Amino acid sequence: MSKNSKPNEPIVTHIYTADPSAHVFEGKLYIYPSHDLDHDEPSNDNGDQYKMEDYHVLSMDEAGGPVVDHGEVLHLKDIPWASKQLWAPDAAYKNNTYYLFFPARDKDGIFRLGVATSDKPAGPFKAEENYIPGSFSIDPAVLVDEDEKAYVYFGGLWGGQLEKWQTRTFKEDAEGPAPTEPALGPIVAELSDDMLTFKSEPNEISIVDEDGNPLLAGDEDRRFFEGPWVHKYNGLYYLSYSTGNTHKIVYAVSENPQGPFVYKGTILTPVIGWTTHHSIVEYQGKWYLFYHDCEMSDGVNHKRSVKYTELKYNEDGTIQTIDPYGHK
Ligand code: FUB
Repeated sequence: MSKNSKPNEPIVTHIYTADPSAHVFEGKLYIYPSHDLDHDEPSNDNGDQYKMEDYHVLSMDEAGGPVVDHGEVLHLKDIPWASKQLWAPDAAYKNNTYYLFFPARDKDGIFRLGVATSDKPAGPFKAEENYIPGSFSIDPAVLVDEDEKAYVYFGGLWGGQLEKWQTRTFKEDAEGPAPTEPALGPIVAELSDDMLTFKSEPNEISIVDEDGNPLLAGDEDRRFFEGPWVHKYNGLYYLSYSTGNTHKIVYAVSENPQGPFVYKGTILTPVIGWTTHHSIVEYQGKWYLFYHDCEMSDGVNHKRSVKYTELKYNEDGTIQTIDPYGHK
């Protein structure tokens, strides 16, 4: 167990952690992060530097309380279909079961989404034999809605291979749209009742500006890059995501879980390090943003640390922009 956690500081320091997905399960705050490792892989736009091999689960009884590391809950060697790179995971609860959703490269080097299950939020998790049929790209985030329908949101450009799936078959050489064309959106699919397959064909989400025009691929300050997350606030669906090479977490809002979403603004300004990735959760009457940065490793991109801070809404439902270093 770590010492008391503090806002805007690494919640654990004994391992590097990233891509936090936070949820309230059984009255506690559980965090499902990636587990960054030290190694000599080259650093490039393909993301070879993110060579993760297992997942740990973290939890805390209260924001600001000590953090428990529940240890390794799933390892690459126990995922029959996967070859490498356990990237950003998420967790969900339904059917008296906890589900860990995660991306990894299959034996052909193509990113797919997998599922593993447990009867406890802290695992250990047992992986399904195969990846979710029809799944592709990275960064799954699952919303179990109030009507019990479950949706998985996913996708990521560049190393996350989303550009290669525009025809819904894998095209190794496919490139993204031209700067003046609509940007690629994240993908949504409704999950089957047992949470192990897609109930519907994956659909691209449209993100539009206040005038209803799709965000363009050249609009790199606002367009989707990776790390989608959807939460509900006052009956509306908030889709937030990373803008990748402009290093922001931004958000868009819709009345429908499958969009279209209207772009609203920036949640988190750039952190130290190339990637930025987050989740949003309500716990004990407050809202929190979980995110990561590379401050603890002095800026080494593949040695990241999960942090959290309080997130506040304005009266009109917009989110107040957070400067991760504004308190210093
Ligand atoms: O951690 C590996 C990748 O980096 C994630 O899947 C992306 O969201 C980015 O954080």
